[in-house]
Amino acid sequence: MIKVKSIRERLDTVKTIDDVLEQINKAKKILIITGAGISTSLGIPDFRSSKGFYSMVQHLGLSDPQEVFDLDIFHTDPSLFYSIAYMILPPEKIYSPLHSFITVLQKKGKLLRNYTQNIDNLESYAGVKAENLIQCHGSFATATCVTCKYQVKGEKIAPQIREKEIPYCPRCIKARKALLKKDDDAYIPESFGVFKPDITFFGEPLPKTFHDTIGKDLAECDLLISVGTSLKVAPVADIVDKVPESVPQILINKDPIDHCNFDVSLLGYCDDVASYLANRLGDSWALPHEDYDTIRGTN
Ligand code: CNA
Repeated sequence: MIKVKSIRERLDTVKTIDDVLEQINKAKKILIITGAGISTSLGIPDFRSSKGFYSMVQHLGLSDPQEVFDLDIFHTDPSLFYSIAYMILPPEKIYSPLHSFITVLQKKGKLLRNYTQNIDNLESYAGVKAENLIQCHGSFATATCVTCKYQVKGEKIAPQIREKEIPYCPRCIKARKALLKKDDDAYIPESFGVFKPDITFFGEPLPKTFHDTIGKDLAECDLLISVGTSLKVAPVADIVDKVPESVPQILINKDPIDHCNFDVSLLGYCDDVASYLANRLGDSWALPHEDYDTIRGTN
């Protein structure tokens, strides 16, 4: 069941689901912002929902659950991050109907860019091309040694993450031994030679591609769709306010977002909303997803 809420008075032509369908049909350069909510149907928890990751780490007794992604804390004690990282490790070879919806927009030449805050890299797996995707907070696709910067594919350290073990860089293990051989009292920081997934921690800058692309995309886009994000983390959250006034803004989310001024909010599970929209847009919009027929049947 999709609830439709029209908030913005200014664009009084975009108020209903039919208006949304018309805008999608008309649009040539859609800017789509995505967040953790597009992967929850695959069993990856989001952060801020009641059963989300932040409530799952309450047992750690942190003053702020965001501390698990704090860069300084990681450098001081990487075991905190690796005690919980398994919870957000992406499953392999799986993507949701909403991911498929983005690839259909791409196939139809309507996708200007997908700015994702997700770190699960599932947009890439679903087929969103690298040039159409900005992974604003990095991803688990690669990991880098904090000491020597040696980079490996994320899958290389995934088994250790699943076992809640700290993955160490093979090159630095040798360096550590050499240091200790020289001086067995040598001070070696906790994070020496530790691999860190290439996800953006609090205290780290966003990838350069974000800053290189966003200004031009804001000027060019003709429709904004925000999906599965609480829009609480800047600077991605600020994109919505920076879109030109004339560009319609659509929200697809489980919960309403009151601090932004969307023209239409399609409130519900994003896979259901995407399947409904695809169904209404016509056969050529069929979502290439194994669950599509099941979901389509329920709408
Ligand atoms: P958030 O703050 O947890 O918000 C998620 C939003 O999605 C909420 O408003 C929910 O109402 C909504 N939502 C949840 N499930 C659904 C659903 N099935 N359909 C529609 N809406 C749904 O997460 P944000 O993405 O806003 O916060 C940004 C953080 C989350 C980024 O730094 C990410 O790295 C981080 N994150 C990513 C993943 C992932 O990669 N899958 C998982 C958890 C957290």
